[in-house]
Amino acid sequence: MDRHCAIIAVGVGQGARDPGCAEGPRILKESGVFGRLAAHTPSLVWHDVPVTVSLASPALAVAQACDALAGAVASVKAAGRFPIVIGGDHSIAMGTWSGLRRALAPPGLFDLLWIDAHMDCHDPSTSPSGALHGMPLACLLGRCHPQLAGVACPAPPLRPERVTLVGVRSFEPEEDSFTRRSGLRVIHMEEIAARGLAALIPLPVGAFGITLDLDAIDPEDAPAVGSPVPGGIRAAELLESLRPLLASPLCLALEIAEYSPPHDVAGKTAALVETIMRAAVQPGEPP
Ligand SMILES: [Mn+2]
Repeated sequence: MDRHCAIIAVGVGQGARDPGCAEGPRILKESGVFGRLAAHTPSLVWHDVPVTVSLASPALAVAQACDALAGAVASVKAAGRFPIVIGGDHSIAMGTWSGLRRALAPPGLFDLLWIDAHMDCHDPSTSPSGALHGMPLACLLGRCHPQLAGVACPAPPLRPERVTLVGVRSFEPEEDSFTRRSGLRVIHMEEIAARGLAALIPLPVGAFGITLDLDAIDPEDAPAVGSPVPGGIRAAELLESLRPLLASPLCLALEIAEYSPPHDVAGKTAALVETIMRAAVQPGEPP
């Protein structure tokens, strides 16, 4: 089965301390990934979202890119295509999932699988680094950075009971209490190690989206990230769980964030990203 997909590339790097993610889409494009995927799926299109850099206000630059990204996701979805968003640091999630929400008929509800080593549930008052890529989930849930509010946030916000964080192993106490208070489901790495990923994320029964922060994956398998944390999900185990999810007609969109090419080792992260994209573009095909 082939899907009508649109790759939406958004090279935002100002949401992170490590700016390498800004290069992600360009390096992927230059590697020929689009041609290889389109050779089997000629309907595939590639759309670049404009990203500006602002030294005066990184938050404004991120907000503008997220706003443009939300528009791109909404129009791709309205045209009947499956959005595959390629980042960019994970601050782009504010744009992607706001845009999907906009594209759906009210109430626009969907489950969101947030695969990440981190919780991304900071706000400016709790974040040690101030980096926006540590805040997108809090923002989507309605606790938004003041400079982003109204630009990149969905209204109404996403519902915490519809979000599942997967692969978590690095977080601050404020994020832990926020997720506990909000009722967000958090699947920590210890649980995955004990029970296996497949047992923990059953196929959803309603519409859902997937956002993959590549730092959820073990740095052995995906070294090209700005914020690596040892002891992550092995790539093979993740792919085994992702393939049926991506093949489901209930899956509405895929986002892949935090690919930072300067940190790659022998192109292994780029190859993994391509494999995951292929699983979305050509679901059900043998790997
Ligand atoms: Mn993240």
